[in-house]
Amino acid sequence: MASRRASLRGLASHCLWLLGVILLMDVSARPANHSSARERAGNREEREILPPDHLNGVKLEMDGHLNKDFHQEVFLGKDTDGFEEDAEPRRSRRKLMVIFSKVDVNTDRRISAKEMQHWIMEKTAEHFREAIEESRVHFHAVDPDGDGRVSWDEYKVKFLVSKGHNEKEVEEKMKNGEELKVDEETQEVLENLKDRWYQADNPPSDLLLTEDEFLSFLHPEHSRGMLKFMVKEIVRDLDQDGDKQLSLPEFISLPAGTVENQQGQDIDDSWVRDRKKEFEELIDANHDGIVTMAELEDYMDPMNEYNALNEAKQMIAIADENQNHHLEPEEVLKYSEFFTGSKLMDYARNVHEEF
Ligand SMILES: [Ca+2]
Ligand SMILES: [Ca+2]
Ligand SMILES: [Ca+2]
Ligand SMILES: [Ca+2]
Repeated sequence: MASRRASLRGLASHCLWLLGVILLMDVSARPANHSSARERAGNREEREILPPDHLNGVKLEMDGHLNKDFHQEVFLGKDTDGFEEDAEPRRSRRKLMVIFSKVDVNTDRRISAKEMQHWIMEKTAEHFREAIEESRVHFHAVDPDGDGRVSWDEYKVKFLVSKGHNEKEVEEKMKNGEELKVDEETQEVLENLKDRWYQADNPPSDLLLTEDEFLSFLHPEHSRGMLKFMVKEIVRDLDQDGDKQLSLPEFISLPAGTVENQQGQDIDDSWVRDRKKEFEELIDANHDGIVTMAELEDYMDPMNEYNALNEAKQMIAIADENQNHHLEPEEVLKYSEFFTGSKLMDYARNVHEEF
């Protein structure tokens, strides 16, 4: 790759257009994963049938942590290539400016809150289409006889096999109603999964999931009922006084563990600061100091237009140096790390050259 890049660079001065075409081909030849998403993915076989811990374009992780990559996910959509750590800055800048002109629908060379809102909605829909596609593939993997229904027991077998159990043995024992020996952690995961399976199973509940139900099992963020379920679980984990609502102290109380040094302390401080800001500015919509389940549900709903507009305004405010409530190309380039996850040094010199 390095030598190919080097020779491409040589070509560039002679034929920019050709470079563009070749780079575009290069982009589409790479896998669509963002590196941090790849790191999260873990064991492949397990990943195929387990609901993901991380949902693209959703504000909170399943464990209640803030989704650190949210802004990048709703700005880039599926198309994260070109912003990896080792990407050529020149190519990344170019790509960022291509995105800029797509967001800027009325071509006045600045991005308004409305334009950003529409873009966020579009990119969120893109993540959803990808989730549907993945879910279809995984559904076929757990429904080998292809009757369009998967029972909890069938799923359980596949899950235990992914944990290293022998398929024949597990099936045999389940058929005979014998006890299965699984470790405590696996047992806990199984129970959570079964709760979720029940939730995803629309009436009449027969514990058989259709492809649509399986999609909401894997991706609760796009189903009203499952979204409620997900919010309940998060509140259950964070609520300390049992009133089924979250106060600010509950929302910012740190996970158990001791801080060993100053660096750890700094990380904790910024964790608390980010969560406090999110709680006060976005989640607690009526600003009464309490986050209800309904508020959290609105906040987590990726298709909520009002939220998308708030997000759009927040994203603009972060980079709006000249305070005109719009984003100019220079501002987007300067704050590229916020929008794309990759720092693009030397932005100013290249704005005019590349845009
Ligand atoms: Ca515009
Ligand atoms: Ca509470
Ligand atoms: Ca409130
Ligand atoms: Ca501006």
